[in-house]
Amino acid sequence: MVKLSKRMSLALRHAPERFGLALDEGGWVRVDDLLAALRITREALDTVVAGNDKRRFAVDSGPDGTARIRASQGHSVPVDLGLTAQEPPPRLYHGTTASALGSIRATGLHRGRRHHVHLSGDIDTATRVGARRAGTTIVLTVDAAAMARDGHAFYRSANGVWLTDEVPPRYLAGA
Ligand code: HQG
Repeated sequence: MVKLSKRMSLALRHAPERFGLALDEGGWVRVDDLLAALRITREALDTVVAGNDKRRFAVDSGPDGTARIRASQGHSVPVDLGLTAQEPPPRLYHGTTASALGSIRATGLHRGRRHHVHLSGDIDTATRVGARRAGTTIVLTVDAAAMARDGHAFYRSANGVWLTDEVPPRYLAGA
């Protein structure tokens, strides 16, 4: 299932064209098109969507009534998820590695190839995000209250990840 989840992430976040798919502007594709492109059954897809530890994918019924699916966050291809800005909790967390600290201290958190910087609402989740990478895991605390006061917009994906455009170094602690 992890393997299929990764293929679905590739198709729905990073390289739909590699599967002969085109995402609409909101990032959706028809479920039937994804099943055909990945040569999988609806049961397999439903198992990944339901069983996915992070609820990475959302399925709903499109404007024409057919089932559609998209990744809830993490895209590198241009999509507009239609998220509305919302008030963040006072503190958010970012898990990373010790080797990135020098650069993060100097320039802040950048979104890289993704659309946003990804932040977690709790330390445990941030620790897991940081631990995906080799090396010592570091969890930085983001003063989201101060950022919001200073006009930075925050969004929350359907699966609870906090998103913002960048985090300048002055809002980071623990670095
Ligand atoms: C680092 C996964 C040097 C940043 C996770 C991170 C998350 C810098 C890496 C989601 C930097 C980017 C996102 C700077 C940022 N200098 N390094 N100035 N600014 N970085 O994967 O936050 O499984 O794009 O610390 O669980 O690790 O895909 O972001 O280490 O929710 O659903 O650059 O991806 O979710 O890496 O992870 P990523 P991330 P999924």
